[in-house]
Amino acid sequence: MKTAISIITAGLLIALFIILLNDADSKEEVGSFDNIEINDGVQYITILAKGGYSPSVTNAESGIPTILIMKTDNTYDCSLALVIRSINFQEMLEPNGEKVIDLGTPKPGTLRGLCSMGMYNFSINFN
Ligand SMILES: [Cu+2]
Repeated sequence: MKTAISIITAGLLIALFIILLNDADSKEEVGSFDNIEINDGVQYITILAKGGYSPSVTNAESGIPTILIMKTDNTYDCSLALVIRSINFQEMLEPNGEKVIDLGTPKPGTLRGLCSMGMYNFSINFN
């Protein structure tokens, strides 16, 4: 009886493991989009500024109201000095927090952000 229970338990654990693995896989497939969230018709793009910008390339949708969220997490390097020329944005980010930047409704094209010294950059492709 004990053996049967162990076998069933082992089987369940293996099944659970496989489910978890598949779940992780499906998340990886949308990897390039996992910094994008669409909520109530608004597209939120999150970029982490810390020793550069990540992800460095984001593929997003054009023609939908878009908010860029620049996240910092104990950031004390020059990625705080953010410049986005196409929208005349030039500001020092707080070392910890989220700076919300309204991008309006982007047209197809690429938005580039860079640190004021041009050392670090990121781009968002609006498709
Ligand atoms: Cu820099």
